[in-house]
Amino acid sequence: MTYTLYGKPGFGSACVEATLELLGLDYTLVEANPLGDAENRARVAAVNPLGQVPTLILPDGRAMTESAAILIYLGDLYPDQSFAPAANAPERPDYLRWLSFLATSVYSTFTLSDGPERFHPDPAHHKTMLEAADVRRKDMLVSMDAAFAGQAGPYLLGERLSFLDVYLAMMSRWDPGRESFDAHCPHLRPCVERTEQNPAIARVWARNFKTAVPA
Ligand SMILES: N[C@@H](CCC(=O)N[C@@H](CS)C(=O)NCC(=O)O)C(=O)O
Repeated sequence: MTYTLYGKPGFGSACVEATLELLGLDYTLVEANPLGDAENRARVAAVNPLGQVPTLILPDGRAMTESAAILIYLGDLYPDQSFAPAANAPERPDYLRWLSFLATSVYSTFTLSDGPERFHPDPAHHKTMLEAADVRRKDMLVSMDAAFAGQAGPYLLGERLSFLDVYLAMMSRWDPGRESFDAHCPHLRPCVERTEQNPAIARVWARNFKTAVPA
C-alpha cells in the first residue's frame, strides 16, 4: 500500500505530506514544481491536467487532486487514528466548513497569485489584483479568527489534533508569512503553535519551510 505524492517543498503538498506522516502511511515523494521549468511542469501535467500540486497517486494507481478532498478521504479511510471527526461527531460540521473554507476561499487567492494572467490578460492590472488578493486573504483569515474566539482549544476542534489544524498551520506559513498571521489571528495562533509541536508535523515542516518551528 504505497502512495506517491507529487509536490514541492512549501507548496500545498506540505499538508498531504504531514497527513501521510501522521497516519504512518508508506509513501514516495516526487518533487515537481508546477511553477518551475518545462520539465517540472511536464512532470506535474502528467498526473494532473490542471498542472497543480498536491497530486496524490493512490495505491491502486488512481490520481487524486484537491488538498481538502485528499485530507478528508485519508481521514475517513483511517478512522482509528482519529485525525478526522466521524460523520456523526459534533465537530464534523466545523471540520468540513473550515477545511473547505481554507482550501477554496483562501487558497483561491494564492491561485490568483500563481498566475494572474489566467484571471486578466492585461499585465497592467496584475499589481492591483495581487494587492486586492492579499487584502482579501487577510480579511478571510481574520474572519475565521473571530469565529474561533473563546474556543476551548488546545486545537481548533477541541482536545484532538485534526487535519484542519494541519491545513491551517501550513497556510500560516504562506504569504504574507507567519509574523503577519500571528499578528492578525490571535485566537488561531495558539492552535497553530500547538500543532507545530507535534513531532511528525515538525519533521515535515523542517523539510518544507525555511523558518524552523519554535522550540
Ligand atoms: N485546489 C487545489 C489548489 C492547488 C494549487 O493551487 N497548488 C499550487 C501550489 S501551492 C499550484 O500547483 N499552483 C500552480 C498553478 O496553479 O498553476 C488544491 O486545493 O489542492
